[in-house]
Amino acid sequence: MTRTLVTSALPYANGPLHLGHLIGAYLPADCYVRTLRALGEEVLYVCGADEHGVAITIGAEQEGVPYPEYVARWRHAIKDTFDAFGIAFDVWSGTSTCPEHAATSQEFFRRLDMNGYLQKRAEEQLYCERDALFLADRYIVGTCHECGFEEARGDECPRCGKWLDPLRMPKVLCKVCGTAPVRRSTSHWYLDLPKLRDEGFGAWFEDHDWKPNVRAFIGNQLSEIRPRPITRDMRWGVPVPLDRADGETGKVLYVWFDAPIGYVSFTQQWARERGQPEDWKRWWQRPDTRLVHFIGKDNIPFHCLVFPAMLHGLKQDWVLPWQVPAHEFYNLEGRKFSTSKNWTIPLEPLTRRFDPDLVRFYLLASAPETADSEWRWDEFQRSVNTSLADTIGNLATRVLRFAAKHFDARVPPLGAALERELDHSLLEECGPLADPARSVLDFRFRRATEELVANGAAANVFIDRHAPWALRVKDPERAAAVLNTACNWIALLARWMGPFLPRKAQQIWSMVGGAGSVHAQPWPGLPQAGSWRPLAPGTPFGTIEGPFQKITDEQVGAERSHLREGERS
Ligand code: B3M
Ligand code: ZN
Repeated sequence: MTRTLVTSALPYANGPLHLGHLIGAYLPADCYVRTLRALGEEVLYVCGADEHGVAITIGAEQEGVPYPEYVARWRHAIKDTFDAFGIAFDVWSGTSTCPEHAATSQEFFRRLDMNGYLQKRAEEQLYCERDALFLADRYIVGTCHECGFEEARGDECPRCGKWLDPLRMPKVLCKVCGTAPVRRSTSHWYLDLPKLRDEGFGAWFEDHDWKPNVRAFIGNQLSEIRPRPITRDMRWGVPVPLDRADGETGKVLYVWFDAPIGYVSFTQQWARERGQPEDWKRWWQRPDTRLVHFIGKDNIPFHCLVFPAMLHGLKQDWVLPWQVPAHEFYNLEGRKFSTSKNWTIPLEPLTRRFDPDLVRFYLLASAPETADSEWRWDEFQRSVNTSLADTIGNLATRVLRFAAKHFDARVPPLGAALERELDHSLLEECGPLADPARSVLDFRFRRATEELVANGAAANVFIDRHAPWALRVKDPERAAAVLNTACNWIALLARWMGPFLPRKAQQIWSMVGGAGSVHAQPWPGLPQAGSWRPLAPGTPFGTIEGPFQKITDEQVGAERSHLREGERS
């Protein structure tokens, strides 16, 4: 019995999420998890905040807030955003708050060291005498030694994406005080990635079935890979385990070493909190677990090279990634999201103007699966008004209101003599039908949303063709059978909607008389004639109301001018 372990990149606990984050690594994962669950699969969805590293310490220091308080604030704020958009993890934790995280990260370090995959090097490092601080990563700002970008960071260049060696950067300054640092000797541990590559990881990587954009991004990084420093002179982070520290103090694990281990430690926390502390091993150390990492493309090297190489280096048959559906970048009206330049859509106010389910649907319908894509307000309007309101919304309200008025607000009866004919009509003649799950399992979320809408459109063709309002007097039995078919199809649509629009799905499921949670219903698949109707005749309807509020041109205009005003301010 296979099980699927799904992770999403751990967001840094240092700022708000924007729409690009949601569609980058979280919403596709949630849609995938909900679909697998509806298919009856065993799934675990693990995530939490990334709370170490200079991305955190610089932010906390600029605000004058203690690190634990700073990360706790953002961990809760980010979780509130996920809750607002129905993104439901099985465990949401944080790398500085998870009780298991430090020990598990130190155990990774210890085993990799014992297995001969760490090198310790005495080296020179940039040091700011004014701040009495060894400078690492974002504490360094300077010129990229690969592309010349002036605003590069000490660990990687935001423009060319290359990993950088601060000692090779032509010009460097301390990010905190702006002075030029000096060189001071220190010592650090390096993960021996070339050795891991040559001792089996390389063969695994080359044989693995990666998405084209992942393999293209990795390119020849594996053949050129070098040992990577995995410790830092910092006060905030997981301390290097004392039994391996050779008496060194003040060293912590590099944030990108401990962050992906959060996937493991959060699973350990989840298992312990359920009273089965050993159950995490079923997810991480059994060959029949499929591990899927949802990430943005900038995280490809760490999720396809560094972290699996670490797992491989433990020599304990850990599960390695099965799929890494890395999304490209998602922009806003033709430009990159930028919180600092106010070119963004703050998510909490957005949920007060538009139903989050509508935002979910449009993000999935415009997902940057194989190329960068973008949020366009006019496209959001079209997605809501045409794909949802005019198709699924219109079908649900006109069928249910008519049946409520003329058939006692219940699912009308279905004469056996008509079942085969009407099945054939809807399932064969009214338009292309598809099972959206197949596209979701291929990580083709855009196509899955199109298939969901097409399944609704086919039912509108069916209703227009059989026109129950024209039959009601002269052939009430036939009118009832047509409406019974349409009501049951609406019930299937509610189930197909579950992974995309979880709350609207529940609303439509309840409207048509479905009992309990729509998310507990079996997945419809692609219905076969004769055995697909879930609702018995006579099932009473719930409260009927239009599920989708159309978006007006004025709203689109207001959003666009709001965006431009924000940019000018
Ligand atoms: N915290 C966020 C990023 O670089 C970083 C991901 C960690 S995943 C283990 O997008
Ligand atoms: Zn300084």
